[in-house]
Amino acid sequence: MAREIAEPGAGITLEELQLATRNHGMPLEALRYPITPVGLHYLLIHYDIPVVEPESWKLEIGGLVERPLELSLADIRARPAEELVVTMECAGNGRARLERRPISQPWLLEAVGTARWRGTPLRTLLEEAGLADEAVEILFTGLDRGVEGGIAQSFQRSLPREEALRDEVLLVYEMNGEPLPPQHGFPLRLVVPGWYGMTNVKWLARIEAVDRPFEGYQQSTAYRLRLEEDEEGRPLDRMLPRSLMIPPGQPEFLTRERNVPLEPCLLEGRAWSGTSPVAGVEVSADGGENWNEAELGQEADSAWAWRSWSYRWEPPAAGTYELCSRARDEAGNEQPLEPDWNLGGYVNNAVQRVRVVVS
Ligand SMILES: Nc1nc2c(c(=O)[nH]1)N[C@H]1C(S)=C(S)[C@@H](COP(=O)(O)O)O[C@H]1N2
Ligand SMILES: [Mo]
Repeated sequence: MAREIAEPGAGITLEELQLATRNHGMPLEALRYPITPVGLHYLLIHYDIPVVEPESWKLEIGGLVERPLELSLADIRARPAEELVVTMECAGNGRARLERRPISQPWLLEAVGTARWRGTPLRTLLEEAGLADEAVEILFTGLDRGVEGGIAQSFQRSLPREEALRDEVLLVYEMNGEPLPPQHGFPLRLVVPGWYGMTNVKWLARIEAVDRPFEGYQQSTAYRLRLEEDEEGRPLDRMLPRSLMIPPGQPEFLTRERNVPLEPCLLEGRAWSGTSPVAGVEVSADGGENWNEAELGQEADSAWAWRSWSYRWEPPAAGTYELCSRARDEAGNEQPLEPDWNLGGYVNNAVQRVRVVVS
């Protein structure tokens, strides 16, 4: 089933609005919090939120392992626990800003959040099960089912063996000190720091070691960078750098244009990258012509969490400005001024633009 692409200038459809009301973003003023309050963290749910009875729920670990496991939630909670602050972003963040918009969840910029996740390392459980040498990937299956691209399916994603065995990959049962809420994957989800959101499979039911790359829908059709339907494309993995600013001043209700008084204005925001630490953030007050270096805040809460930044902007006169911020990481990736188009509308990390009226 081919993907639908909106004609240039075509408005958001009711179907896109239906997705957008189910899957909310993080209001950008919530960039104030280093750890996003649970209800403000973005949400992306392909099908329905499954209802899970914690007493009868079990996690199966099977496939190419010597000792298949079946674990209750209490079994998993009794394993060694670790806590990690992780910034998570949907690979489709920025999609709605593409000209020839792929029809899907119409994110603007707010498909991000940072949580303190608590769980047990996946590696320990795979070692306990006796992961076989022939296993090249680990496949994760959620309890949620639906139809997508004309195919009935469970939500499933795989990870290459070496990624799955990274120390910081967790099977998570708590978010910000509370049991995972239903919408974020109760009772158990995967968290793979640094990777785009789709990797973090929610409502886990089964983990399976497999001897060949998984080719299910969410791996080989969705979440690949391609220009044509019949292209193989490149799979998405780690988050590209992005910086977002807390919109300054006060918004106009409908346009959300910002109103700021004519006086020095402290611009603040957060920046992240999934490949390497944030190396710097720059700010422009003229739509990206001229840039000034922002100041990075104290060290992030973990190597996988966003970093705060600030910049003291002195508007020279009353008038209208376009504020921009852009991040670069230590691997040398930098946010572009304009996005590259792709069929799925993924990884649009073009710089944020905020219209401000100074008066
Ligand atoms: N089982 C399951 N896991 C899933 C999804 C899903 O629909 N079903 N959505 C994925 C996508 S696309 C994203 S961006 C993240 C969103 O996680 P959050 O809703 O906790 O922010 O979960 C991922 N894990
Ligand atoms: Mo996503």
